[in-house]
Amino acid sequence: MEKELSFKKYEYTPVTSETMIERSEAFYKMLDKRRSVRSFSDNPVPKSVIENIIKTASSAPSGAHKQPWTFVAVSNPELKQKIRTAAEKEEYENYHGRMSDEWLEDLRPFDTDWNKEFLTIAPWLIIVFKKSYDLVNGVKKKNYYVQESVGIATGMLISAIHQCGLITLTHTPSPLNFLAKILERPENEKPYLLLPIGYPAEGAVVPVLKRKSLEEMSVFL
Ligand code: IYR
Repeated sequence: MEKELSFKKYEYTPVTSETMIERSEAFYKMLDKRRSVRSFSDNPVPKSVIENIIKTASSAPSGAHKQPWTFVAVSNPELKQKIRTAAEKEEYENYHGRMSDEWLEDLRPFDTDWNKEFLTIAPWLIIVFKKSYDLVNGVKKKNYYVQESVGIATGMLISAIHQCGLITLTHTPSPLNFLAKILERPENEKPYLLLPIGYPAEGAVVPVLKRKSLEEMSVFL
């Protein structure tokens, strides 16, 4: 069945070079303030904020515009506890034998361990699921560039979280299939990343680290 093509005029607002320079600088400075923070407060965050940041993420480009993602937003304390218990069980194994010495050494400056308190303290958890195919009336419909698409959407989600004044942390419990089970997701959805969202705890600290300079991480030809 052939789909009808439909186009409309792209709504473009022209911007002067000066404005562009100002805006790009302001946006860089704003996003450069983002840090992965591990200590959360339990202050509540309005659901409408979570809805808006998810809508922002879902505006990301995706292969054939399939939007191959589901964002599961959890505020229910029992569910958060279930997720924490399962994540800590896996992380305990990771930190006690499953991770290589090199990996543990690389993580040392961040002072992480198997304890994942933030999973029950943060008011919201968003679990990003990727869909390698869609199920339309029980029929499998392929999705494309799923890894890339979901990665881009997650980046936009993280930016939206920071822009509105909240904090997050990219948490990757491993293996993370327990999330599909606890959250009762259909077979075509695989967990991708877990993001606790909220406010920083009073006096939260972050490791002192330096970002690569433009020269170190780019090439202009
Ligand atoms: N998933 C583990 C370990 C971990 C791995 C990396 I790479 C990090 O940058 C941070 C943590 C955990 O969440 O503790």
